[in-house]
Amino acid sequence: MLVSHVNPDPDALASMLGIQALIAAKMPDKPVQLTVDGMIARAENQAMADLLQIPLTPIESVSIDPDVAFVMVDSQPHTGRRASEAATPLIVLDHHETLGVLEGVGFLDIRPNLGATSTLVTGYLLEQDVPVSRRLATALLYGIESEVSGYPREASPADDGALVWLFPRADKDLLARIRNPKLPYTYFATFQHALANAFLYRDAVICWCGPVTQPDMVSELADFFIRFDQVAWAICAGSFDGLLKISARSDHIGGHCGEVLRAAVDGLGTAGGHDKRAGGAIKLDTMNGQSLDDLLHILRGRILGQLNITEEKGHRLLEACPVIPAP
Ligand SMILES: [Mn+2]
Repeated sequence: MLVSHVNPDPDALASMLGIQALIAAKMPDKPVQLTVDGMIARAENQAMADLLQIPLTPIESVSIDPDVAFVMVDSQPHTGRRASEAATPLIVLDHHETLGVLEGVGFLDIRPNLGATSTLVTGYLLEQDVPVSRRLATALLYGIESEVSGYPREASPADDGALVWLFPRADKDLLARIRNPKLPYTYFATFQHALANAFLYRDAVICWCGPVTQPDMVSELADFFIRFDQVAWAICAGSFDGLLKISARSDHIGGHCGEVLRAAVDGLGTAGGHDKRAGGAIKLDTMNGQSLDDLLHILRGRILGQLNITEEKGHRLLEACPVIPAP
């Protein structure tokens, strides 16, 4: 049984496909099931799952059998990134710095220096001489690319080595379709809501995205705002399915986004991530009678404190209908 984090990203999907190929080559009689926890959220991820025909079983429909080995990729147990922690995985393969509860895990390969778990899995396939199909090469390439495409790149020479090896083996037309999927109406509506509710504090954008229709929207908006040339920080929050999802970005290595977000949600929820990117979540039903406004106020105060920003009030990033200044 292959499992990953909630709302799996391309790195998680590709890592599962890679381990499936490894098991098929080395233990052909073992049945392998790929699972999805939550949903395939981002349009690109949905395109990847559709176009590469990744067979995913919803995790909630899987019963936990002690005779079935769980292999966890791109995540670790008890890091708040899974709907249920009922099964202890036999194997954990990951590249995140956020250490989970690893007691009882039989085999660990956790390499925080890698940009993607897909790089680690590509290494296994090469070492074990496992044939890599065009479909699998396409998945692994996109899994790595989607993790290391930001600037500055959080990629190691091993990630680049894997990309170079995978590129001639991948289907470039499929890749282009995965990178450029059609977007739903809600994507634009959420952007409008977020733009109207974004505030600038010194060099940080803090944005309330409102309720979102898919949970990755919050990180997509953080990726969008961090491109603003006047900011070094972008923090977005939005609600989805009883959770307040929070996403932080900084534009430099050494930004300690993970630490900033962990401090912000301390005692309220969970968070984890890297220097430049981090994500977190707070369960909205455990707010002890606090309103959403109160919660957002607490978070804003803590984040500004973490960033040593003393400004009490931010400026709304945009007027309702801004006048675009002449160049
Ligand atoms: Mn990953």
